[in-house]
Amino acid sequence: MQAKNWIPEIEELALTAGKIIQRGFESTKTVHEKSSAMDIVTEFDTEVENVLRKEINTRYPEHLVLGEEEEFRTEGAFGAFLPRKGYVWVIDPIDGTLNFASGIPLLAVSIALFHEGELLAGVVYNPIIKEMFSAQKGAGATLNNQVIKVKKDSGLARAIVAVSVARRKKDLELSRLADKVGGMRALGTAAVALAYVAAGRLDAYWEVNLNLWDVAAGVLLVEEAGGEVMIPNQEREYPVKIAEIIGAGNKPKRYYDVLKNENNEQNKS
Ligand code: LIP
Repeated sequence: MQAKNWIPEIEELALTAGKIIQRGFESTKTVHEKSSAMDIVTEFDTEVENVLRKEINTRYPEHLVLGEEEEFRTEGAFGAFLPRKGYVWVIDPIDGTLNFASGIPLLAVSIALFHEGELLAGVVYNPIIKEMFSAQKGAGATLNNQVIKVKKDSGLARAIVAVSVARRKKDLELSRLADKVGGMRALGTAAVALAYVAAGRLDAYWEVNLNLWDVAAGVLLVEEAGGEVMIPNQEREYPVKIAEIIGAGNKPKRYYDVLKNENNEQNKS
């Protein structure tokens, strides 16, 4: 029996979310702080998550849903790891909320579906610039229905790497990377950064202190577009907290070694 193609359904959910995000992008928003002044939520994040949860719960009452805002509200009630049984949806209603609240059109709704602990399908959709990145395990990745592939490797010295430059990030590692790669960009959204690696716009992406909903769909996009993702120290289960992640078109370990100052001789190209 052929495996179900989940993409049309997830894209439809993303389009529904996209309409709310677009309306919110053009309106005045109420911003609430979560863990810090730069970790925020708006009424539109909550509305998108509620609508997606309702849709998924109605269609698949037996599936679990892990979403950013509900996790915050329930103080991490989902637990530390994704269960390896059944279907689990992992949702970031607006990845790049700070961009969204500032009127910067770099943001996305990110929807991933896991089955028995493995990524099965994922969609990252930016409704402002209308880019829909989609992937299903074993079926490749697309941008607006066109097949995408990671960039051909032209060496570290020419690589463009997305990073985060928020205060809580690791400055020493950032400067080691800056010393070796061609250029760095801070997009403010993990989901879009991984989608851009998948589409060959970026060579790599590195960030620390994230959550699974920020990166889940993006991980599958990179893998299905021919790239690789490293979540250092990850065991068999996907953790809800992602301490560090490196996605690259080619050999993410090279970037990891530069960050940690390992195998320095090999990292010269
Ligand atoms: C954001 C990430 C971003 C990171 C922020 C935040 P949110 O997600 O995608 O890359 O630097 O700290 O976690 O909160 O906008 O969904």
